Amino acid sequence: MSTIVDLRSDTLTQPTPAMRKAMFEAEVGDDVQGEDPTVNRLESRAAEILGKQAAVYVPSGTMGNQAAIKAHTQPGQEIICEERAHIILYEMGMPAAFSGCLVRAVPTPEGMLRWQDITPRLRPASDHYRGTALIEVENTVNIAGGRVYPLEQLAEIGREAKAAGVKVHMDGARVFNAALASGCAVSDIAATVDSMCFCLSKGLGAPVGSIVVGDKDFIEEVRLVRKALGGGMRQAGVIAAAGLVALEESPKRLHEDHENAQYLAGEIRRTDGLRLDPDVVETNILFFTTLPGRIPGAELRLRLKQHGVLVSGAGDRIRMVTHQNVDRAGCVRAIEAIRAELAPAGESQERQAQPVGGSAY
Ligand code: TLP
Repeated sequence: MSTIVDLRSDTLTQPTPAMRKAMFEAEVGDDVQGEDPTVNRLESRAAEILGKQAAVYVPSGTMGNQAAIKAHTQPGQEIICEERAHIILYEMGMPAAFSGCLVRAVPTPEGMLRWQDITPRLRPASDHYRGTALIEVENTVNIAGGRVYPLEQLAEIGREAKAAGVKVHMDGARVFNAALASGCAVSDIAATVDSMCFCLSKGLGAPVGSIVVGDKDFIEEVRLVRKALGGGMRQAGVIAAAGLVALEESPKRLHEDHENAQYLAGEIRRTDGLRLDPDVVETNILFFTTLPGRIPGAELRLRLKQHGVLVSGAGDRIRMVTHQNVDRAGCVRAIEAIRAELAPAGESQERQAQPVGGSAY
């Protein structure tokens, strides 16, 4: 086990021995011609598990979300999402730059839209505007602390959106974590939306790749957008093989990550000078800040690095994400390092503050 405890993100997971073996042995072909048997198998298993007609393998969550947005919309149309959505904060402004859409970003207390947040912003096309084409929901909600949409809240959005003739796309980067926390199948969550992009390369531990699911015609359109973006990956079976192992095996162990996140949350709540924010931890992501007068969060991030504990964050907010390459002993080490740096008076807090770089997750 590495001496570094890397809690920056579950995007940092290393492929398991089973994934490496599958990659080594993968049968491959030209996926742009639809001839890679391993990619084909991954796509059909993903569609089956998610309960949708079809699936397409894409290089990243960002490409999956943005290709889906492009396929659902026309330039000038509007997209409604929560204001902390990954699609607007961390995807290079692509809803505007690539799809030419106007985003109506809605603030909510918990990072999750309710139908009543959406209705006042819905606009049918008129002589003055192109109207709402898409509602986007993120599940789990990364920047809100890995929060999970209640299934009924999603079902209401899905029902009402359908009646209004508006599509719903889910950024389900961590939908397997959401399903575990909700005690339902991923297909129950997928049933509430028209399309979803989920990631193999986060908590599921694959080295590369995400999947977009939806109905057949929509997925054919996403496939064309993927090609236009340079995402036709030829003998992609080499990486899809790891994705298949991730899809079949990794959901069984996600409870360990949630238990580790609960452990970290419990210890942070008990540590003088820290505040868990939000206080609710449902999956594998948690955020905390230091209280006024204590070591600033940005500096704490730098100091933890000297203990071999890596965390992410922005400004005073620190993020920790549990995953398959950090075990309970690693989480205990992280807490010990945090407490050592928060120790009152003297040693560590009087150390020279180091310059703090830009914010990054
Ligand atoms: N999130 C990364 C950073 O970009 C913030 C992380 O470390 O959490 N949707 C959600 C909800 C995500 O959290 C991410 C990645 C993506 C989409 C994008 O996935 P990739 O990195 O595969 O493009």
